[in-house]
Amino acid sequence: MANVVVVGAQWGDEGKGKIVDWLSERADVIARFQGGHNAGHTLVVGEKVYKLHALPSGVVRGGKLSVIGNGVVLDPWHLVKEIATIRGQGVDISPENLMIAENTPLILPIHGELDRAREEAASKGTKIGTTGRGIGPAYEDKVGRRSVRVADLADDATLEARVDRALQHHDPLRKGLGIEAIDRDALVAQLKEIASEILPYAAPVWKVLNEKRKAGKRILFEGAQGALLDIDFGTYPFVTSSNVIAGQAATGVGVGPGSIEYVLGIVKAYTTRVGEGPFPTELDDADGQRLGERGHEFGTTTGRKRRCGWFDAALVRQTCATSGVTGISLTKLDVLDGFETLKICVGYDLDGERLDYLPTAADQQARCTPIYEEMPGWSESTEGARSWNDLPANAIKYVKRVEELIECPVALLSTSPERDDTILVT
Ligand code: 2SA
Ligand code: MG
Repeated sequence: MANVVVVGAQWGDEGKGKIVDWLSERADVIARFQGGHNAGHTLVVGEKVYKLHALPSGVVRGGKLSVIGNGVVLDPWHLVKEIATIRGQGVDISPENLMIAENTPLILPIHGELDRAREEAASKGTKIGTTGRGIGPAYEDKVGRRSVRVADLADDATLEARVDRALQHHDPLRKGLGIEAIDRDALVAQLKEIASEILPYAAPVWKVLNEKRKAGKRILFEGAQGALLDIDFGTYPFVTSSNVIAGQAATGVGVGPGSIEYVLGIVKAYTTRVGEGPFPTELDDADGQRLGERGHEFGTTTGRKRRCGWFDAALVRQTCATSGVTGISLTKLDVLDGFETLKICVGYDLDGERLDYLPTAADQQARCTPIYEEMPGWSESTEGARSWNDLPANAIKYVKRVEELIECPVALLSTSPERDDTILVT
């Protein structure tokens, strides 16, 4: 198996966690390259359910190296708690199997506070519907060159200088939003305290990974969120603050673009989104309700109810292009079991003109209405199917049509959250 990047090809929650776990069996290193603990990856392994946010999904497998890359923003207090939780479930986590890039920017309490205060202050139409985890403000500080990074935890003088630099920016912002002033010394003390729990994992990840590459080890790059939440190519400004698309895998850990040999796009058989923003195929009716209930569509991180709608082939064709997807894994097909008729969006009508992609301009997006194609559903259950032959004819037709419309082959079909309920198509 080549080095694979796994990316969500919709708005996240496509079922990446399960597929990454499935693929990690054949990888040596599993690396997160963007996002933070806004992600929520659910893994079902036998009787056990693991809910991961900051940790790479590979940690639950023994004998693998899990990596948090520099493209991630890391909340050290959250990480320490998550490690304790997952350890409590019987998983071994130590610097032997977990590494954090030294150049990873930290999410501080001030970032979460700012994120939530802004969302609260926002009026309808400007609210993003963030996870409130401080992701946006932490990336702002990274680009603004005022982050505290993992390596800074190792030296008190540097740490204090970094904190002061960040606070210079944050103090007036907080004042403007009516958030109480930061206790600078308390923040420094908190950071000094957590440092000893984070530093053992700190490493020059770029160097380790390049050495692994030379030794012929296989890297699995684990994306979080989905391509439609990408800061450049998503439904801006209703996006997350990182590049989510596959190209980020290289810069997010420090390997060359040639290290990416296969891009696996994870695609749910229908569409969901959490948070605000455009969603052309959203259903406000009984069908949408049914998708949400059957698909258990609630956020893993915040518990928020996800918005649901029909499959949008135009959007997935677009994200397969921006991520250079080699093949897709189609997930949650069983949620469509029992629908008499299924609809697939094949393009949009914009002021009487047919478009085969979602335009960038917000006003045009708002005026786009989906053009649907209808397909007959199936009454049989596809849940847990482990071979192509177990699928009803209409389900196979649906999968084939999806493949044609998105112009990308289906490589895997996932038919339940269980690790083994996966059909390898190619
Ligand atoms: P943020 O917090 O700044 O990244 O939010 C910006 C937008 O990105 C969306 N976003 C997500 N969408 C789906 N799933 C995500 N992860 C969790 C999950 C979400 C949860 O897997 O269920 O538990 O609610 C995720 N993370 C960020 C977010 O909804 C905003 O639209
Ligand atoms: Mg998720």
